[in-house]
Amino acid sequence: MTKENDLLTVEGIKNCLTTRFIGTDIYIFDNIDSTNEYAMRLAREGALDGTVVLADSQDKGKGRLGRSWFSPRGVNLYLSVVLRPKTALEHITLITFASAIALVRAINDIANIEAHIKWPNDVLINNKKAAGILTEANTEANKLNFCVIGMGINVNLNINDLPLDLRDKATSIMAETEKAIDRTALLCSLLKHIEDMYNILTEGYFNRIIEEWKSLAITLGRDVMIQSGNKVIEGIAVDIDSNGALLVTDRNGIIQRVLSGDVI
Ligand code: BT5
Repeated sequence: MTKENDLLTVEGIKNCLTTRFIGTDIYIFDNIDSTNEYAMRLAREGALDGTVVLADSQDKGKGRLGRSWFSPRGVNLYLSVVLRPKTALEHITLITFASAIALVRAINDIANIEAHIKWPNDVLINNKKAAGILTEANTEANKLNFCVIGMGINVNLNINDLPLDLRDKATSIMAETEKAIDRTALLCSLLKHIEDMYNILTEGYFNRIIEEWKSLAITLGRDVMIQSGNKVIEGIAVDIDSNGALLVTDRNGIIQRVLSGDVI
């Protein structure tokens, strides 16, 4: 595949999309600050459930906690999906879990390679980060109005083009499979899996999400050190609870419940 025939176009995507509502509205930018920022704005203005925002490159791709997402042009996928699930706010972490599962399934379908999930939001191939997920929510009086699932996926990125500080911990699908991947096909598969997972979530089958997530996660059963706010928790990651919090047995044998943080 050449760069010229791997262009992202609304027409190309619609031709391969098999979803019912995700991707009914698709916005594609050659370059944008952040697809999440744009999707949050669209959602505030009433964008439909399932609206997709894509960009070929980002100037201010965001990670969590003010971190940045390296977003070079023409080789990767940077997308954000507006979702309006009628589900309780406490299930927000499950939305990220459902999206991570969708991404692992799509990578498996299209690139025929196994990917795994590192709590809470990294997708790894051969133990290196190939994708990250940033879920942002708009809430009101403890109610979820809408959320935006942002995904940055290193698809055909050459690892020599990564910034030096990421070279030993990041990878791309192409780097691991040694094959260029059709971004449109990967995107269509991903959106279909997101829709399937979203239906499972809104129908209330939380346990199915938790069980599949656990089968794909590399974090459970391991010694971990987790930075959560100002706290560092050390111990063994033993399980996740029904809302997606990580349960860590610390050095004193006490189970700590961690809702957000980074495994360091
Ligand atoms: C994430 O944050 O992993 C979520 C990244 C979400 C990016 C997407 S792109 C489309 C949408 N629009 C946005 O503006 N954002 C979303 P976090 O767990 O905080 O990880 C960020 C860290 O990952 C950085 O501090 C780097 O260490 C590393 N990193 C940055 N760019 C990377 C890349 N392209 N590949 C692998 N690792 C990267």
